[in-house]
Amino acid sequence: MPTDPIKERVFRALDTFAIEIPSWGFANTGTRFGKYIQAAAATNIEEKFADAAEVHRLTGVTPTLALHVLWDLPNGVADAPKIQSLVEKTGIRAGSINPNLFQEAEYKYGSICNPSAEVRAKATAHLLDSVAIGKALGAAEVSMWVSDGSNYPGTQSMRRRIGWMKEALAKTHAALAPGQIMLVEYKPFEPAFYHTDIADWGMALELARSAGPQAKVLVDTGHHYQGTNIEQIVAWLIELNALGGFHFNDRKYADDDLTLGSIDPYQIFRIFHEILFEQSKGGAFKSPAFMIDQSHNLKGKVEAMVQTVVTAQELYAKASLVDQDTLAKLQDSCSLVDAEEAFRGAFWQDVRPLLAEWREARGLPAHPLAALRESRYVERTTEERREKNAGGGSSYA
Ligand code: LRH
Ligand code: MN
Repeated sequence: MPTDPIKERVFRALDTFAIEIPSWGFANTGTRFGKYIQAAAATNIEEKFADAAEVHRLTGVTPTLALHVLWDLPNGVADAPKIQSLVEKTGIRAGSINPNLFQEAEYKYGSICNPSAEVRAKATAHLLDSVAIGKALGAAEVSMWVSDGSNYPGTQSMRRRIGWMKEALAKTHAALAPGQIMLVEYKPFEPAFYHTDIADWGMALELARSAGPQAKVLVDTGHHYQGTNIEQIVAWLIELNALGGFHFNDRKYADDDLTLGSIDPYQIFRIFHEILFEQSKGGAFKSPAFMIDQSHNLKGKVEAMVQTVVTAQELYAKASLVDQDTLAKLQDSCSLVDAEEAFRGAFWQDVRPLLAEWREARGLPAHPLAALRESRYVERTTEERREKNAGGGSSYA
């Protein structure tokens, strides 16, 4: 039976594809201008795991849930056994551990970059606690985003803050278990609006390198100035063996945290291409962690998550259709139009029928979003959680 090379290539790519979902994507979130409460939103960690299990039941490719320490483990490592029991109950493993150094009052002028040694010590203790949580739960990554910065020129020493940051990251790296990865996430602005201590990939790279070999850079697609060539940053981080993971989302303006592929699906396709190109070379390249980082302020939480996972699968499958050898020849012969057609042509492919076939072949619903609707899961959780959400929920997730 002649095999269809396109189908084979897509199936092979999908078999290796997995993406991590964020616990905070299931909770009521908003902007500084308000929050629209959804009755079905998760109100506690049990419900976040339940929603994650539903997404994994429907898609088969989301086996881990990213956890945010203050929101999901308010008692720190002491809450690890509770999480472990949810892991056993739902089959969803604990994913990346996200320290939270941006909510408490003490961090007004910074956390690990704060001029106060006492505040820096508190922040470092939280990072060490996050490492301990990761160890207790067997989580692969500690994924840190530090919101530190300032709002007015001259009010903080950017140079001395670098030194303080390196100290804290070195202590955190030293506490890692073998195999545990520390991800350094950069962001150009917000909540700080003059300087942010880890503002771009270069700063994150230097900090990761000075911390140690188990530290890598995390690329949040929403954390770039307009016009930034994100896939070129990805290419460089791969070249430098420093790419640890992604926070996927979409945006039109700033860090809008919209659903992946809703504004510029071609962007994610171009990023996946850089990953698949490196994999096609067959070296020791270990695929970076694919994670979603979104806040679903208007779309239904579980619906938006299923839609996002399906879109990510479609874009990964499209990127797997780029014939790397043909493209390389056309690039080297500077056959611009043919090279672009060989590259973009894959993006134009409608892979949805193949994805439905791949799902059915693995006992998964061919159309996860339709299956979510048929399951009445959202209707059920709306009834179960309406009361609890009537109170309006916490400040963030
Ligand atoms: C910061 C960020 C970070 C998370 C937060 C929820 O903008 O991307 O990764 O901790 O969103
Ligand atoms: Mn992020």
